[in-house]
Amino acid sequence: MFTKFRQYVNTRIGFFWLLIFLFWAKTLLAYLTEFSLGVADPLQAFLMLVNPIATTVFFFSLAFYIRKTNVYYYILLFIDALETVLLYANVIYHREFTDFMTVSTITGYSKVSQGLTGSSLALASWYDLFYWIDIIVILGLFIFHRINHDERPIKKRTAFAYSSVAIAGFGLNLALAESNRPQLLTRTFDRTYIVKYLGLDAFTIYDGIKDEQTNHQRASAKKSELDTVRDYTSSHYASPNAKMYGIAKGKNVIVIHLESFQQFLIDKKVNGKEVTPFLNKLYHSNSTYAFKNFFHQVGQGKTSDAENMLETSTYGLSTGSLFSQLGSDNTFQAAPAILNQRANYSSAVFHGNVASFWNRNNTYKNMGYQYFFDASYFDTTGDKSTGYGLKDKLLFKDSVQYLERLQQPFYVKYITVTNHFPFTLDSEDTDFKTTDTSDSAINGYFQTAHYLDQSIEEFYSYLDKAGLLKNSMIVLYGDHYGLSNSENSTLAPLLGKSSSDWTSYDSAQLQRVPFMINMPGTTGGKIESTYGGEIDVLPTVLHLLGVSSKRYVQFGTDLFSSQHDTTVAFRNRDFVTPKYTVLNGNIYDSKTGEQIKSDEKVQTTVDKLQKKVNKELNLSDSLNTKNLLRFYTPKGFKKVDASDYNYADGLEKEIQIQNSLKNKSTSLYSKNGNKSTDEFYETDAPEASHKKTDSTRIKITNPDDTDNSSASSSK
Ligand code: GP9
Ligand code: MN
Repeated sequence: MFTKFRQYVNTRIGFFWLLIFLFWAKTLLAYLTEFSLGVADPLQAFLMLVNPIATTVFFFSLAFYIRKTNVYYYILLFIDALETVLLYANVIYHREFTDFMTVSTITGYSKVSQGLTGSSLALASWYDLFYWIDIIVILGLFIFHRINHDERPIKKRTAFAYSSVAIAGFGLNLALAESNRPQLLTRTFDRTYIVKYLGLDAFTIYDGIKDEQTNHQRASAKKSELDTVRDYTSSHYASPNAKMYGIAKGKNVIVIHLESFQQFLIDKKVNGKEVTPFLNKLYHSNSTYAFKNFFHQVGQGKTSDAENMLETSTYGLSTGSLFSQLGSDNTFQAAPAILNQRANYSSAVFHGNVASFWNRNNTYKNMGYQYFFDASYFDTTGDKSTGYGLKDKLLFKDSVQYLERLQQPFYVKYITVTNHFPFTLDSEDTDFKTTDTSDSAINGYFQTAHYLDQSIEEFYSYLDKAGLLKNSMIVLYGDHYGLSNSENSTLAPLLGKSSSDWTSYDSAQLQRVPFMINMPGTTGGKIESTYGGEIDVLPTVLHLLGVSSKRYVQFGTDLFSSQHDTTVAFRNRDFVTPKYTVLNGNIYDSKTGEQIKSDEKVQTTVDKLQKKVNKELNLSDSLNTKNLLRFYTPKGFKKVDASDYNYADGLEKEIQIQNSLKNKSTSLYSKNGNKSTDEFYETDAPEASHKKTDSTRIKITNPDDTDNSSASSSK
């Protein structure tokens, strides 16, 4: 038996089948232990088992056309290695994003890929060696002639037969898949479906073709398509609540982006201590309008999707990041430009990571941001930073020199980073006694969230002493989940739930993130139960500032309006309303979490809602992928010209403006008798006093990449 096997492996075909078998086994290992493919019936199970075969046989059999002995063997191993790279990259990606890598993720990530290595390494584990060990061993056996180098080339006819049978096999696979799930490829299903039915190779190729089609669509877009979008957004528009309209008129706006911050952290206690005592205080304060049913709506673009929704009230893309793919050359009508043109706001972003991450350096210019204080403006050396950039306490503290020089009123955004996966912190930064679960991300999450909370408390105390608090509106929001669905079952007991009956409904509930509008000095605030999401922030904020949003193309609606749309669309087309939570077509009661056996009446209502969700996402995609806003200039809007902006020498520019305005300057510095306000800042961050070193822990090495060609050519 064993000798027979050896004899077989010693032939070219036998060697081929050995590699196919091992690759198939690895793929199944990933399917079963990493990807939650959700097999629901025997046919699906069968298809999942066989789907790697057709495409691998096809690709591996390409080596059959090679006659030279060594070349044949090395090419075969090379194809195997390429397939393994694709598989393994997806394994790593899936651990963080609970999703598969699309072609635009692969290409569009070029600008951020290095930034992801910190997390990627943390996501790797020793048993990942299984994905590579076969190639290493076989290569060794081959090199040391423990495997025969079969000199007999494979006949052309045989090679051709293999390729054709593989193609036919794939056709059969596809037909069976379509019988189980009609229109698998024509309707946009979850990516998981395509992998489950057709495998990773087929998914990647399919996605690449779709990507190419989008590029094509964009080139052929017509103005009439913009009219279709506008018809929808203007009939969907919700007029402002008269009681709220303009209540923050003329105030500075400070947006604080709470990285990876989920709503369940609010009021959460660990070992008897509040995780985020300061944010809890804000949440319950009567100067805060806090929303407890507010959801993140991001797709693969994560932070950048959240930013896009907040700045433009249009959705991110169905795959990849809108910032990375379209940010370099799309037309935006975004918050900083609108506020500048309508109410003379200046604008700035403070972020302790490098500017090229998520293609921000290019996207912000198209959005009309005047200043971008990225990592290059801060000392991020030594222990002052973690993988994604400057630690939050230092970001807030060190931003003061730039903030105080900005003309008021201003619209500024702070993008924090410390509370980011893998949620690690130097021991000098925390004494918070956290949980003791088997998952280090969960344990770390409470510590980094606690740290973020402290950093905001310190910043608030400065704002107060410097006199900024009373004339500012502070908008705080969580951008997306920090703990991914794969971690939820370990998290469940900490939330008073049981891991065993955890459902998709429960995971959907956890997509709530904080949204708070804090107006110090006012007393009308309360905890609102209105359902809404990130898409609704811009019209809400504009109306509070007394700027009508009616003329703009926006998909969200004012959260305070009686006409506010309470259907919250997720990027994968699932949705939540106060009544129904609809996930993958399954209907749950939003209050009880019970799955609803749909009768005709419920089904009609849900179908109608689903249709609207689909329409809204489709229109937003069409608007963005075809860059339709280039066809529409709202009344009084001056199209943003990215070349007006350059983010170098920000401080010098601020000072120049301040000087030229003389006593008309409204910067805090000028108002403070031409004196810095940094004496008002107090931090307990131990690093604040540490000396500058040469090393930095930020994972991107090319910070001032202003060439946007690679980002735009990916689309
Ligand atoms: C990086 C930071 C993280 O600059 O904003 O982005 P994310 O990984 O959360 O999308
Ligand atoms: Mn984020």
